[in-house]
Amino acid sequence: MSDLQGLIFDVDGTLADSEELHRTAFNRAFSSRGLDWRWSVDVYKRLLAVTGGEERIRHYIDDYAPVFDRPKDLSAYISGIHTAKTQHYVHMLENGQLPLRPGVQRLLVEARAGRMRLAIATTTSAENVQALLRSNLGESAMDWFEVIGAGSVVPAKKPAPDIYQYVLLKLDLKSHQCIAFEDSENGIRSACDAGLDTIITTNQYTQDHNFNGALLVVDSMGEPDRPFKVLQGNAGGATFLTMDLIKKLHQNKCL
Ligand code: XBP
Ligand code: MG
Repeated sequence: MSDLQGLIFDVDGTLADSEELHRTAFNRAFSSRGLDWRWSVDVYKRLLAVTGGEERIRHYIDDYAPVFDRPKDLSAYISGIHTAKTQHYVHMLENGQLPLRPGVQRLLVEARAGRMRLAIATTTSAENVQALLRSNLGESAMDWFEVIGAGSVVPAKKPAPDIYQYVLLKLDLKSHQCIAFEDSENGIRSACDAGLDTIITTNQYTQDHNFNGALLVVDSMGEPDRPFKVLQGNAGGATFLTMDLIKKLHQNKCL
């Protein structure tokens, strides 16, 4: 009998295919600051190795060395750009520009009906999470997740395990009582280092990442009329992610 009690969801790339909207928001913030920085898809794919928007901007400045007159307080300058980026991102979310990925709402509803405890563990900000949930699931969805572990609530962002350890502590659950849902190599490293079994849904930015150790890797959570593609592991013939499949995967791992 599976002792699964909690599902912990990553946000960007997992609940929603959000990185293209993030990339657009970064570029709009650069432009509004009079900077000629433009993150293409290829550059952004490389920059995504660094989690956290502010950290990513700093990495870009350090490693891509755009020629510009560095202000005295570079951290404050970067923080100002990132605040503008978040405003652009939230504005686009509020305009309904980012749907949830296939199967996400269906699984959340099924998990709640089955009295599963839900939580979020993400590198992005709580503000972005709230805007995504509100715009897709309505105001009441804020209560669906007992814990929203987001951004700088922990000292070290993914791939460090801190954010998952924080969420487990807040849930007062052990890692073997939960499963993590992720989309990236940084994400699975963070979840696994916190002792969590992990199910991966890939996207355009992470399809070639290393997901060794994942319980299952699929290209989406799937829908009854939109089967997922199994990329790693065994879904036992299932064509979309259900609580039954998740419990079976968790139980088999615990054997
Ligand atoms: C993905 C991230 C975030 C987003 C940008 O987070 O690394 O940095 O790319 O959002 P997740 P911010 O853990 O949900 O996959 O600019 O708010 O950081
Ligand atoms: Mg992610």
